[in-house]
Amino acid sequence: FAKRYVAGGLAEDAFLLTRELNDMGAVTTIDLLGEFNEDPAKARATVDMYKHVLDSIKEQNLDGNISIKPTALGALVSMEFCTENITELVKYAHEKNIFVRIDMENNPYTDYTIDLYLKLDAEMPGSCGTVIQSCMRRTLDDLKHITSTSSKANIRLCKGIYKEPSDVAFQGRKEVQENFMSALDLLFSKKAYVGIATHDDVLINGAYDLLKKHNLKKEEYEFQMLLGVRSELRKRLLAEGHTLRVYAPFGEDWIPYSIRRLQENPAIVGSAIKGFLTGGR
Ligand code: FMN
Repeated sequence: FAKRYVAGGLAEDAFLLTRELNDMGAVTTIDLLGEFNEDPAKARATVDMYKHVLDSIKEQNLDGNISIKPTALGALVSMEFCTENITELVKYAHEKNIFVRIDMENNPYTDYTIDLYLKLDAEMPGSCGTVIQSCMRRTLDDLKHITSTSSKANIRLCKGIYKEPSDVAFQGRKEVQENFMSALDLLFSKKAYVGIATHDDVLINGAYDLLKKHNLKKEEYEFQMLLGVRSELRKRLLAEGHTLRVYAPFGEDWIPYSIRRLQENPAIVGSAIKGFLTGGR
């Protein structure tokens, strides 16, 4: 039942989904599920699988890129090992002219992820971007640092999904929303390319206002949504002519990811349980 949130078990499922979404005018970012992995062999297998994804995007002429996570690529083994793996992947993708998004995980990895992104961005401009979470108290400082270091920052802005302590992150919905809007305003004023990653109407309407205020063209930002969440909103954004990227995860590790999606969105738990009881029919 929770498979509504994932493309399927195989990379090929993510390619088929990307083709389908491309035909509807949307683009994707493909993610291999699996995080907080302590096994170096599994991290290397993840590098190989992502290379297969990059080869296929190119061969099949798909409009999609990839999203990767440090803890899937060896951050729990050692930071050096993780850096080697991520650098190898970003180089490989850059040669194929495919963009890499380095997802943001929980706060032990925030500094590491931002530093690595800025280093790779300096070496290979335009090759990659990272994610900034508006729940974090440090967010505006991070964005000032990033936009003054990178000549063309590429940031996915989202609320942040990890449970963080209150000295590190805002706990209230309103504060997280307000910080999101301040962060987006700052990013636009610094001419960064932003992936506006939210399904929250308050934030989407706020983003519309800022798009007008900064007089942005369609090529200068995109909206991003998770697979299986608010597909009617996805259609509306597409109909209005915005670029819309769908996060398309695949892999056998789909259960924890799907449980997180369900916990986030109690409104659909009822129908998901119904789907479970009825075998999805
Ligand atoms: N949360 C993170 O903490 N790190 C990420 O890298 C991340 N990537 C996301 C990518 C997309 C396309 C979207 C839509 C969300 C992502 N999230 C990520 C989850 C958001 O932080 C948030 O938990 C979720 O979107 C629910 O918030 P909403 O009401 O704004 O949609």
